[in-house]
Amino acid sequence: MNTFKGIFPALITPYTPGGELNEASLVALVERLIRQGVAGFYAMGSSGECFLLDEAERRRGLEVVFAAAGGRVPVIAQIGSTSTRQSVRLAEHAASLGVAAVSSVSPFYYKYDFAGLLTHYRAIMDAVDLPMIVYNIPSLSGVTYTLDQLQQFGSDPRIVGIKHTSQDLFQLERIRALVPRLTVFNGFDEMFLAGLSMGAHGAIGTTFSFMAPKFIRIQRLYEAGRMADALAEQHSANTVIAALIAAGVFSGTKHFIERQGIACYGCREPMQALHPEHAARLDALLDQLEPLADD
Ligand code: MN9
Repeated sequence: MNTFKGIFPALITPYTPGGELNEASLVALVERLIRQGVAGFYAMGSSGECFLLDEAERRRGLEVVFAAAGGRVPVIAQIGSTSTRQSVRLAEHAASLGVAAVSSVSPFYYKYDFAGLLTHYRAIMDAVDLPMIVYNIPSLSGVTYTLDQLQQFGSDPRIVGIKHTSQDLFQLERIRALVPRLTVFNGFDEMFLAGLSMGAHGAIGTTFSFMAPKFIRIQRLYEAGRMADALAEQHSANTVIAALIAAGVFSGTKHFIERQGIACYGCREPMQALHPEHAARLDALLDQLEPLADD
């Protein structure tokens, strides 16, 4: 069985009223999502505001998620950063906990050629004995890989998968066809059904933190060949996601999680607070989300 098949929420980082890591909220969120049937977690990625946290917070956040998951589902630790040294340190910490895999965004800000990027990934993989999932997110990292470069990643057996946060589903299909052993995670929730149909094994996404059951159903319906029903679910999810994108995905996601009873206290600056008008628009969509079993 593929450990990395299915729905993996890219966890947010909830805060206390004072703006510190809210461990109780993070534990409650992990617990709820496990009960809802998620396949695992992606911790300390973009949705976790990892680049707005200091290194100690990134470590602590991962520890909290890992302990809360309690070995029931795999945890993937996003350890990428702008520097190889810091990524290696974070990977070593993640490995010491016993996570299932590490994942690294491409180092960004400075520009590197592909050989340099490969050296970065190899340094992390040499340091820890853990599978690596390449986090491909050109829209935020500014690093766009060609198919040939993704294939080169695939020639290192320590790289087991790709988180494909790109609308290029032709590339997703090609990488599945050319390197069949790689696990491919769809990255844009709003295109999940399309990603599945092009060969994605599962998905890592922000919105699964407040509407996981919808996405679990999309995958089940797709696997049962019920495409029209799967599309109806994707339409319903996308009505919410369209409003979320207009509002700000991360602050909007936290708003929904708050409405579902888990305190988050917004996003860290320089991310902006949710505008009240957007909050009202999101509230009007609450009936698209099913009631929580634990309510
Ligand atoms: O993890 C997420 N992408 C980003 C993947 O964080 C940029 C997605 O889940 C999006 O937040 C979501 C909304 O566009 O699909």
